[in-house]
Amino acid sequence: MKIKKLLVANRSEIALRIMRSAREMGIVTVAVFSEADRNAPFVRFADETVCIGASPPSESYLRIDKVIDAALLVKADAIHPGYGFLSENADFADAVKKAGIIFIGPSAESIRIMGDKLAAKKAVSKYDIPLVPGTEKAVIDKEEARKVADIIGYPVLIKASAGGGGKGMRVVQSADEMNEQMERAISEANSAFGDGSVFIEKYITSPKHIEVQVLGDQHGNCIHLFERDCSIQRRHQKVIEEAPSAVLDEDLRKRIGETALLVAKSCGYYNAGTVEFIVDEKLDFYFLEMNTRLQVEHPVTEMITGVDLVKEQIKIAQEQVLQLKQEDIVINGHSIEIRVYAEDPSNNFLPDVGRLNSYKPPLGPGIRVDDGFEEGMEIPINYDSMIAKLITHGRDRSEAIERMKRAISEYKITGVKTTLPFAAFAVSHKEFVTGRFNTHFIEDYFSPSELDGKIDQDELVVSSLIAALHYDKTMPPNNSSSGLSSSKNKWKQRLRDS
Ligand code: MV4
Repeated sequence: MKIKKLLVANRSEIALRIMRSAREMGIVTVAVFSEADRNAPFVRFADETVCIGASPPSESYLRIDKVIDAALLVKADAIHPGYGFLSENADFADAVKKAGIIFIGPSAESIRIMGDKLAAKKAVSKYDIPLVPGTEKAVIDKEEARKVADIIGYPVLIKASAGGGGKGMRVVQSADEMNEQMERAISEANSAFGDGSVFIEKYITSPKHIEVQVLGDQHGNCIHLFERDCSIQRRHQKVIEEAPSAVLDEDLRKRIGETALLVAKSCGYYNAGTVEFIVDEKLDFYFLEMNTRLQVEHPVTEMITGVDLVKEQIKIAQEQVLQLKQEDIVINGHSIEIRVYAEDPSNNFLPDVGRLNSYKPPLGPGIRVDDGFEEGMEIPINYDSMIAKLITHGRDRSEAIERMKRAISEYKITGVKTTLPFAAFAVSHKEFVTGRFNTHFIEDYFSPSELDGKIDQDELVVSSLIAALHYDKTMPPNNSSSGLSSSKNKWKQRLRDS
């Protein structure tokens, strides 16, 4: 069935991203928005719009009833959930289907299995898929927990079955910590997820976080689009992602890709999904979990494969047969993404809300910016503080890195502090450049003092103005024809000289 009208149940950059592909396919787009987003670019972009409630997500973007009512009101024939919000809510997928609307994603059943980490392990156990040594079932008894840990060896991790994405994990270093950590883990899992089931795994201490993009249709065809390396994270929030990974060779890439396809097969997966692995120092890999949605970092895969993942998602939801064959998917060059958050990297990444007094994204060869804001807009406090994703593509990794450095220096954001200076630090770091980094990159190499002496944009503007005033007073008039910008360069020169 051909989709004619698509409602996007999301906001900001990802709502825009999805509507852009839909429009290229001749599909009418509908934005739903909260009061905080009334003037956002994604609302202006849409062909039709529906306000679904107040600013808190619990009163708008998380309301299954309001989203479905909006879709019925405008007679949308499909809903794309984006990422976050309702995207991995199996009840939402069920409710959409029950309302006679197409859900752009996998079956509710696949979402349910992969959302429960123990159910996911059970599902994949019918294939030869490497799992981290650990328990197959929930552990309640502390004595049993200690027995298991003694066998697999410390350190171990206690994970909540209903968790995922790093939520509800606890490292246990030795047997004497076990009782206390088990108690905490179970009670946390109960209050956070309403499900106190926890399991135990050997803790892989310094892994790389590697994930494989898959696409499956509703006719049993499934392909993978290679891997992304998302090892640079802060408190389980990804900061830098790239494709392909700098450390996989052709053989490992083939094996991890084929394993990802088996994971997808184990739950009858269709639409776009991501299979997460950790890779240890010996380059052994283990399946961790599957994310049953389009991910934030999908653009790096699009850049290296040339595949528009959102268009494929829509075609799959229309029950079309996947036209892409595994042999057609080849890696072209290298792509890196940095997430630009309204956070202050000099102050423990504290969210910095405010107004984008100036906002000028970079342009030029090999650059893609997926953003959701424009100059003059306030960053709402109700949501994630991501302003944009900056993505570069190059013929090889080194060109992608150099482009990223150039793009960051061109990006002009004032009014709020951003993570751009941190990103500049990270992509210039020796261990990033060599590819020898793991999930501990930030704690191992970053401290706020790394950014000392890097003047932020606001300060630069103010000091340029001061310099300009000073300069114009002391120089002959015809010499200051280029005004502020030449004064600004002088100021930079002075900084270099001092
Ligand atoms: C692990 C692990 C090491 N050993 N499991 C984090 C997100 C979720 N998908 C599972 N995650 C991990 N599971 C075992 N047995 C390491 C991670 C992990 C991580 C841990 C600490 C700090 C940052 C991390 C980043 C990615 C993955």
